Amino acid sequence: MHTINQNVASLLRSVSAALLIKKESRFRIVAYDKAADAIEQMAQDIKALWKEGKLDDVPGVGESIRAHLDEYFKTGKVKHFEHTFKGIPAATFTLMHVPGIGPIRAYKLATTFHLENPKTAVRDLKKVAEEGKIAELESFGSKSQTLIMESLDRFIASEQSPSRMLMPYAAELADRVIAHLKKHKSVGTCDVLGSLRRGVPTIGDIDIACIVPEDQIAAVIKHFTEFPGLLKVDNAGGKKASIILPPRIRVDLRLESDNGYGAMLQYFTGSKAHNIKLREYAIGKGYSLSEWGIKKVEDRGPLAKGDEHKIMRFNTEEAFYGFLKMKVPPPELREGTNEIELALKDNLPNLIKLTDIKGDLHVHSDYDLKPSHDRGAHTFQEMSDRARALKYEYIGFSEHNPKQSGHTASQIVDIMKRRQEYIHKHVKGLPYFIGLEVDILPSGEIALPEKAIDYVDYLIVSVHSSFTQSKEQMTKRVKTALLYPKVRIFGHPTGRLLMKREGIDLNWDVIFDICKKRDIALEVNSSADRLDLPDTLVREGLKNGLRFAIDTDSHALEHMDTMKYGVSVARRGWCEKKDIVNALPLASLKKWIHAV
Ligand code: DGT
Ligand code: CA
Ligand code: CA
Ligand code: ZN
Repeated sequence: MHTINQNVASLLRSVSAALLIKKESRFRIVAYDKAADAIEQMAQDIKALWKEGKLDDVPGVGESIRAHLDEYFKTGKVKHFEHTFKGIPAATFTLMHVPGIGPIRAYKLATTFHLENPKTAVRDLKKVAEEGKIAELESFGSKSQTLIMESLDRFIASEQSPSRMLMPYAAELADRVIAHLKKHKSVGTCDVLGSLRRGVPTIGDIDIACIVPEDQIAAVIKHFTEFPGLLKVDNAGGKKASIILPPRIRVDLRLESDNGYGAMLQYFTGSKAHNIKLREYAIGKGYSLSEWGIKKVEDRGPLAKGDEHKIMRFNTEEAFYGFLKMKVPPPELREGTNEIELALKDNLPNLIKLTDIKGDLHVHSDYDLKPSHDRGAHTFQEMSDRARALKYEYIGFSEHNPKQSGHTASQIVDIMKRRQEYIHKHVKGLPYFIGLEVDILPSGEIALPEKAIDYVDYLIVSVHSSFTQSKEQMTKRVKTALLYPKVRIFGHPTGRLLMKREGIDLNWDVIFDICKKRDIALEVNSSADRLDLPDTLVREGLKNGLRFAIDTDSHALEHMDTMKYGVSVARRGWCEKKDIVNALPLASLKKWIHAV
């Protein structure tokens, strides 16, 4: 996404809003919205296209808007737009972005309460709301005032905490930056640090470190600031630099020669909580820690010139932690719980690895069983072949259940029977299991006639609707579903969508209890925006003796490569190989599948 595209799109949306407020023709309003969408979603830079005289190529942008854009890029403003905005307080265009307000109400609020300053409009309106004045307005009322206040609070909070990105997205971007860095001949080892190295599901900024000889550091920093497409260089100097990539992603780079790399890696991997606890422990032993290394406490205080020799430097993290007489805690565990204690006792868990995974039990093929949700894009055989290429021992097919509306129970049974026959007849090469992902209906019943269960090896049950039931209702609902025959996996258990939808509220003790009794695996879903079960609940489940299935929930072949993200969630939840059902060899997995 390009910032310039974002700015132009936002300008066009303001025009559309102004037209709406002025009750202009519906047709024109829609034209501006459409153009804004098109420009926002374009891969190319709109201004660059204009420079090349190619604005005509942009679909969704009609002739008159094109002429306005031409004027905009030439002069920085558009006469027609300024005319359109006349009489509408600028604060309107800020307030309309608060969810639940919209252009018409924003205009009414801005004019009634004389809100002028677009920069302070949100806070100004909050004050008005707190004084109870919105409730008094015609067509608002007190309920509406409460909702607006909540929206304003959330809006203010989201502005204060700069937006985060999904971990897999950050990981791919970091790979690209590292590939660029490695084009420089003096760049040696590179590592990601910070939250990305720890596998946190959402990432604030990307941190990268490289080993570079002392006399090449300036040259490598310059090379870094030439990363194609960056928006700006934030600061560059000494041994570090930051760049901002579109849409607004910060990448911090730190360079260090061999000597000292280990200490730096340790410090900037974090987390802050881990580092604080580690420092406390070290102080007790008479040492102080820093990004440069370790020194004796009597030497504490700012280093005087010539004192540098007092710092002990470490090339590797093994040497750094080793000096403190402990094992290296895997980055995913460095959250300041009890990892330091266990590292000291050489009692850290041997965490699950991607190479331990022997199969994927949640993939959606393109087989048409008239499903309730999306079909996949590839055939059973294609997915099976991909699983083989990934060195798996087995695969589990799990399309969504056939839609209930429009089908009788016996039709559904028939569809399921034909699918089973089809798979047995056509899929070759790798052992498979026939599964199905079944909706848990609001009542707790599953969206599949009992007779149809005969035609599967196992069921994944998932909540896909009615997310707002009370905790009590939801717990009862899931509990009911987990008691059906052949249920082996509870799919994406919280239903959360990262940065979009909170997870459902469940009484986990009850759910863990049933899963334990029936040896049902909780899913760790690898989809970038799910990473569900969340790592903290994985660890809770583990303490309750549960096992997990790390699944990709693939709807296309390329999704099958995302297993690593689920593995990193399981690692953050302290899982070992024995805790993961799809790390079992075929014979043991078969036993588990057919256990109920
Ligand atoms: P993020 O970027 O919000 O997803 O989270 P992190 O953990 O990557 O945080 P970031 O980028 O601010 O800093 C990277 C690491 O550097 C952090 O995990 C710990 C270390 N660090 C940074 N600033 C401080 C600090 O002021 N004190 C301590 N103890 N450690 C810090
Ligand atoms: Ca970071
Ligand atoms: Ca950072
Ligand atoms: Zn699902």
